[in-house]
Amino acid sequence: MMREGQAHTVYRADYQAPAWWIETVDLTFDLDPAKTRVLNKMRVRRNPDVPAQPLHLNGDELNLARVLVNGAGTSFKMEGSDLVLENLPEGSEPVDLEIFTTCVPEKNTKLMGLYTSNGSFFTQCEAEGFRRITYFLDRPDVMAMYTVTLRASKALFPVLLSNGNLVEQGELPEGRHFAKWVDPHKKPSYLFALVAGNLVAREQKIKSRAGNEHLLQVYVRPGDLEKTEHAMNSLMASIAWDEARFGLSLDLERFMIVATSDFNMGAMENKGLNIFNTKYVLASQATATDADYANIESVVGHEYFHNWTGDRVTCRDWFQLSLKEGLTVFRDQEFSMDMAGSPSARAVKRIDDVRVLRTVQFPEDAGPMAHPVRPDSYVEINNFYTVTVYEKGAEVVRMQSELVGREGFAKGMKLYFERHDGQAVTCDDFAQAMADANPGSPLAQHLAQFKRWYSQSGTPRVAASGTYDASAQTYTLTLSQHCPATAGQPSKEPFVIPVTLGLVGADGSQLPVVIRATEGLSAFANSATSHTVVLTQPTQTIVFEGVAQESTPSLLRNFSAPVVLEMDYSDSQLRHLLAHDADAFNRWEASQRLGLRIALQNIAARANTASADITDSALDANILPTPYIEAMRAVLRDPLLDAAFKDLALTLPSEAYITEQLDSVDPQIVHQVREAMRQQLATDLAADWAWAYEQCSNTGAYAPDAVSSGKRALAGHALLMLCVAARASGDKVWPGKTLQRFKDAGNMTDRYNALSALVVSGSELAPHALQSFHAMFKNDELVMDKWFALQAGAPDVDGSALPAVRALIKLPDFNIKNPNRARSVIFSYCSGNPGGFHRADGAGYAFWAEQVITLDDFNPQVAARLARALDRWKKLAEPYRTAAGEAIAKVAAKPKLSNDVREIITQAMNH
Ligand code: B3K
Ligand code: ZN
Repeated sequence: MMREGQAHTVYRADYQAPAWWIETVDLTFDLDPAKTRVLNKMRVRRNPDVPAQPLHLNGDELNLARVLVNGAGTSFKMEGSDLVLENLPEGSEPVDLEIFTTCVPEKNTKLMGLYTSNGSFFTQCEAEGFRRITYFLDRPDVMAMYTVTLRASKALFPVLLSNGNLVEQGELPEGRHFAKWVDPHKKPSYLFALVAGNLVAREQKIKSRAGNEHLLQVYVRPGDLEKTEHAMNSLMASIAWDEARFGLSLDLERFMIVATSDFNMGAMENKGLNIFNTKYVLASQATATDADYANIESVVGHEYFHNWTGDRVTCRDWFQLSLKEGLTVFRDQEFSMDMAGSPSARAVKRIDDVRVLRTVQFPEDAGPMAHPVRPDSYVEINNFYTVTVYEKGAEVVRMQSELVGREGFAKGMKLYFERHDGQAVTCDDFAQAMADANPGSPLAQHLAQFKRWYSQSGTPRVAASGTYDASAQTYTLTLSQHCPATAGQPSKEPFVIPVTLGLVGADGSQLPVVIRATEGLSAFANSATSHTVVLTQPTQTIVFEGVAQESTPSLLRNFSAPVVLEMDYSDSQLRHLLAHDADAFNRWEASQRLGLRIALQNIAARANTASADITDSALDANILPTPYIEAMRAVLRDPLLDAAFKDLALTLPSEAYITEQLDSVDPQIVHQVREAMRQQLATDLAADWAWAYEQCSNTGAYAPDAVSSGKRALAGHALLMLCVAARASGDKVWPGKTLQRFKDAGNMTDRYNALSALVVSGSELAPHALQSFHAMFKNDELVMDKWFALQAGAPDVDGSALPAVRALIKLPDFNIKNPNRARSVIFSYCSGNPGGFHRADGAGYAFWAEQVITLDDFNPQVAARLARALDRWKKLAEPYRTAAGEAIAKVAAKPKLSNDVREIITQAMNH
């Protein structure tokens, strides 16, 4: 038995195959919010490859009424919350078990297992929620065939859904009815789902390439049907894309998506019955922004793509989570890029993805929760659904695709499914299939070393330096890699790092790339002007030949590896790349390096002044050098660049990204420096912003395509900058125009951007606009989440942010039990408002501790996510560090802390 508060660590090295298999499961549910009865009949069989052992079935918060073995009563014992059957028949014959339990869905505030939301039943089983429904071998390598019968009141729960095909339905006495579902595919328990409630569906029949008919359904609450068109279109596009790009077809007659407003995360890929957070289903032009539309497309795609990468081939154990998540994120990223169309729109998507990686994953990889893409141990698996497993995992798949090429990757996927369809496998199995399908590729050549990306945590740094020899017409580039120590991993071996590169001539042309053959150096051409060098050694030298002019190297094009590139570019080289690089990613990257450099210089200059002594006015009004301003003006005015790209290039590096470059951080100085930079960028370019606004403000009839959403993004950015400039100049015209825009907007993107410009610039018109926004949308939960989030993230004026947040959580429409609403206020403040959160008096941290403790009592998963907001506390300068440490200690001292939060807090204290 585990003592309370004593967490048990699970190690990857301890993996053992299950001693029993479950072949079939027949579940009957009598659904009642106060007491649901679950009859679980399963056929189990000993695993002949493993020495005989008792059957240990996992359970959690279940009431056990009866256990029968082959129809007769039996003795059993409990070990913790597991049910142990020791006296099962010997031999290889199947054994029939019957287990009868009850649970209380309406009291299930963890939203794991079976729970109710707005009067309907939903389930969430990944990772270990099925054990909250019935006793089971709740591990992904036990795959079984499921039959599910649902019984419930017909009036209250007219719709009864589970995985697979509906084979029977009918009436029962006393106003009840039933539905029987059979899933034709075997699956692990984490993919089980049921839904019951008063729901309506948008339906669509489609014919696949293979000629099969399928029924697609998107279920929502009555009244939300007209907001499901985009989700349905996204689903159809996903199905077509997976067939066209990978030859993977839908393997079910029916594919269902169901939306719920109470959900711990984004969505869940249950076989044939995806359950989604409403946030990733519902959209109308009046209520959803372009970003919402893009997210819906990407999440619908992601969950659909799991049907093959996750459901047909699943994970052997939870350490292999990235097998399905990294691969499926890579697939959804590629899908979004293919949907976006133009090369520029693809680059914008790539930039967005890299921004997430660098502002969230890099800090994770350098902080107390650092872990490899394939972790070695965990206390609570739910804490490992991380940006490392997902986004860095996707980069690891992306590198494999670079190393074998697009066609080679498709071949690798084909072999992966030929070998492993219907199996529960490991990350090694995936990489092996990729390499075996592409013998002779750099991946196959360096496979063992490449796999360090799965086992070593931390972000490698690649230092680059180069010299030009005009007489020899050579450019010599030296690249050295090094990976800093991370929590639990003091030293690292070299990685395989694909560095895509080119040379930009002094005249702005792309120079032909000719790399001198050198022993041990592998490189390949992507085009005449772009090659990929595959680093494998700590230091490697690359000689470019026939370089007829001075040039600037463009390195790590399209972010070809998840590393930090350290290159001592001069400012003028960066401006040169910004203006001329053929690689759109690196053009953007040059803009970020220029901005970052100015930020860091100014932060260093203020290092000896306590942040409290710096006032806005004490900051240099000319913090930005003229050449930088002119370079930014040139981007903004460039007739050849897309609006979406301009929006990104004109966005300064985030406070989180700047913070990561520093060893000791005064968050208020970071905030003030960035604010001062933005103020000047707004003021000095005011005429250009006004011009950009006029160019982009009218996008005609609403469509969420890449071109028009890019224009709306730039128009919104311009409005913000014009309001920021107005703040300094006292001008009233632009805030007035912005308010008018807010009132007249024909879509949520324009309306929200105008509102946000007023709020973020601290305009005196903001309170009025917020009030009228509330009046317009008070009955729309998702829009109200935006309303809350905008205010929780609003700028801090003399300590105003925290009291504002405290007032928000007292409002009648705040509900901490709803994860979306909790995130919209508490997370937006603690993680999204550094200027308001990092207070010298520590009151922001005290609020954080309070909320972690409150949330932990009913929803540990959400609490543990919030707990991570202070991950990087040891980097903080005083007085922030001491105050943060005290807040962490306060959480640690809470009696009955969940394993989820305890693991995060323990790591934060120890590393
Ligand atoms: N696989 C789910 C995430 C489950 C999270 C469990 N704590 C969604 C996804 O990645 O598609
Ligand atoms: Zn996923």
